Amino acid sequence: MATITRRKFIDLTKSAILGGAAVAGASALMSGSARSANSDADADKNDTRGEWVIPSYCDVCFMGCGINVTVKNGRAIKIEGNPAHPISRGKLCPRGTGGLGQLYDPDRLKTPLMRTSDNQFKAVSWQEALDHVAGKMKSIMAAHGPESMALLKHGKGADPFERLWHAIGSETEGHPSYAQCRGARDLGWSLTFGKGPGGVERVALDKAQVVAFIGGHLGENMHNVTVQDYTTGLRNGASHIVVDPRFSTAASKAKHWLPIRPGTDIALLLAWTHVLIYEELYNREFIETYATGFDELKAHVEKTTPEWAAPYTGLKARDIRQTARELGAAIPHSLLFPGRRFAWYGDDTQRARAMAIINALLGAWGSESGIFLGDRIKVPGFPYPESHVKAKHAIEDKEKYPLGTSTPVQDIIDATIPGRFKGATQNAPVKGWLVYSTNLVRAVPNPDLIAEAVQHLDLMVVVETMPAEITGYADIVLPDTTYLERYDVMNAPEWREPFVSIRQPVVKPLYQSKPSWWIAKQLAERLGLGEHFNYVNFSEVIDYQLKQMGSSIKDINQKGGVLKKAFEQPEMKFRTPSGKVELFSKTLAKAGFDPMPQFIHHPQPPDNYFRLLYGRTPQHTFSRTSNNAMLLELFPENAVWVNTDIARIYGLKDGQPVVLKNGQGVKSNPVKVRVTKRIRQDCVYMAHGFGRSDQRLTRSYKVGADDNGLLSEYELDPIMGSTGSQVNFVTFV
Ligand SMILES: Nc1nc2c(c(=O)[nH]1)N[C@H]1C(S)=C(S)[C@@H](COP(=O)(O)OP(=O)(O)OC[C@H]3O[C@@H](n4cnc5c(=O)[nH]c(N)nc54)[C@H](O)[C@@H]3O)O[C@H]1N2
Ligand SMILES: Nc1nc2c(c(=O)[nH]1)N[C@H]1C(S)=C(S)[C@@H](COP(=O)(O)OP(=O)(O)OC[C@H]3O[C@@H](n4cnc5c(=O)[nH]c(N)nc54)[C@H](O)[C@@H]3O)O[C@H]1N2
Ligand code: SF4
Ligand SMILES: [Mo]
Repeated sequence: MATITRRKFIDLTKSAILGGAAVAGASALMSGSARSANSDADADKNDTRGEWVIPSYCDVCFMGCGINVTVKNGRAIKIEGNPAHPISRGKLCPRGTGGLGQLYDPDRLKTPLMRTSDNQFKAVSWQEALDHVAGKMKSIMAAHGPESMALLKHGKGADPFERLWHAIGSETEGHPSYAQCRGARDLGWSLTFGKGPGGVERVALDKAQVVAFIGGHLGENMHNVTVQDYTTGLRNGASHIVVDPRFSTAASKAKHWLPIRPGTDIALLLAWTHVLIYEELYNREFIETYATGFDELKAHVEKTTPEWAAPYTGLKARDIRQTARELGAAIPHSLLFPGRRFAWYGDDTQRARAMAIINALLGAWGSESGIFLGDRIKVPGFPYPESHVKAKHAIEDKEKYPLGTSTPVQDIIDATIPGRFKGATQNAPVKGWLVYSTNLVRAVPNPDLIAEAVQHLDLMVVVETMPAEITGYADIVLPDTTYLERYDVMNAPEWREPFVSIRQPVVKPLYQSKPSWWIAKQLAERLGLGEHFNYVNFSEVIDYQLKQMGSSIKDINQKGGVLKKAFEQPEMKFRTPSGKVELFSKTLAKAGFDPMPQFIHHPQPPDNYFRLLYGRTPQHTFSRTSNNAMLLELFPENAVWVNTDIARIYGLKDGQPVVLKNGQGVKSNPVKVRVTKRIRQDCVYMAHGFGRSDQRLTRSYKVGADDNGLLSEYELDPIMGSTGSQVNFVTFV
């Protein structure tokens, strides 16, 4: 085992780390009978007597809110917001508090499982499971190259597997949070501003006076700090414009609700752009100082008047003009909320561009009451050895999506099925999958194709905490710890208050579960690549990194689990080819795409069919919480929202179960109808993540319906491969 070589201190000056800010948190932690974990070993050994409060950060979704977990006699009993943490400020959303339901879910995976010849799972030892996986990986890599092993992943716990992939020399990686989520948004903003709006969106909803939302259903989308700022803004009298075919929670708080015809947002955005430019309501100073391509943009939107957009969008021209004027009048305190889940209709990068362009016209980028610039603490690297192999990718996506920044998961699926991936130099170059913390069959549209792809794999490993649907396709299932039982990489996003926070075990791993870093390290050792995991316990990595910053695990715990530094205002710099905000994108033009967003007509539902829309419910995260007893108590099942007039025509009563069927004949589980005026007549809506199909999920099996199963079709974004999945129509059976 190689030892850690201590490198020189990295000059993130000690003085810049503000221990003081966290002192209040620390003293609260130490009060009464509570103690905080004060060394890396403490939490691992975990004294089972007495009461502890251990800081960490949440993983029920990907905001990374700071939590304080009370542990009594070895059992976690309470999760609260960490007051010292800038992303939670002492408050959590219901899911964060309900994290204990995930830890103590009796349906959790308890042992490694191996598929038997008669397609059952049998419990096996870690030794047997790891030997099997490593043996298979070796033979697959010898025959087809390391790049034939694909890593499909989500979240911070994936980091050790990324390291393993680096060590074997495979770049074949994908995550549904790209082509099924933020990928298109981030690319559209990068093409415009050189950078995206951030993973924790840098949006000053507390300070902005007028905010427009395109979808973006805050209040149901419960991203903690964003929702806190959103409610502060409302309390301070901010006025909101919500564009949504559904009267969302955000719409109910807004001054204007624009119930747009789904799929026509670009028409509205071009009309708003027209009004802002032709009524001279834009931020002239911002545009003249920072932007390029204004004249082309002005010419582009000359004819896209509110009157032009009205028939497409189903909105009144008067309302379109009025809302644009309100946005313009509030400059420099107005913004267009960037949204997050962007895989809607296949022109998603262009919709993101249209939204970014409006934010440029408002001068919102870099404004303290708009899309503010953040600062971050750079976490020093750990002295991992370099890989001696040159990493390869199984598929040449660079030709397919020259502007893409990751590999769409559907391309990895296609590259697994003989004859399906167009442009691949080899037929079905992907032979093995390791799936970490992503329930692909519930997250990627057309899940039947996943079932098909899996048949062609030589190895399918799933590292999970729950018997999620995807585990049902695996040869080997490895039980991971939950985020409350392990160390993970630290969280240090760009934000108004730059900070670092740690994730650490608050209780010992339950059952036979093992932390992801341990699993990856064990595999590496069996593959002869153990030197890439040059630590015994991952806590050494965290402690080393903290020491480079003049802290340590012990120190950060005494400071309440967070280190902060003083905010330094970043420069207004745009990492675009021109160094300016690009209203006209030469990059897009060069790659053969429209340099400015165009409105495309998307098919509307045929008679008797309704567009299937889906989104969030405040109490759940995707399919990861739908078996969580604490959260099921708050929201037991999803329902399908149906407009009152449509319900009358179809004779549907509120609460009555109904089966949905899509255009390809795929049917849902029975799901209760919610008859409501809060949705347009041409669409129906449901919360994502329900209708589980694995019987081992005892609380959620067949409860409610699965939206993803009905998403047989998707419209691909030609620029980066986003799977626009709001193109499916359903009818009532
Ligand atoms: N139909 C439909 N599809 C969607 C969406 C939608 O709204 N509707 N939303 C899209 C969006 S925005 C996103 S970001 C993606 C997200 O999609 P996914 O990446 O699939 O995210 P989750 O549903 O959170 O799946 C996480 C899986 O990880 C498991 N898990 C939880 N904690 C741990 C852990 O600590 N370790 C391990 N190993 N496993 C763990 C859970 O049990 C769950 O099965 O889905 C996209 N796909
Ligand atoms: N509670 C909770 N919060 C979450 C999550 C969670 O699982 N649970 N997941 C997090 C993640 S990873 C993400 S990506 C975000 C996703 O959350 P958002 O980014 O807010 O998702 P959207 O797709 O913008 O929002 C869905 C809304 O768009 C509306 N909509 C549908 N079609 C159209 C259309 O054509 N035009 C317009 N203007 N609106 C339309 C729907 O009616 C719905 O209200 O949520 C995050 N927050
Ligand atoms: S928003 Fe909620 S679920 Fe997400 S990290 Fe924060 S507390 Fe956890
Ligand atoms: Mo997402």
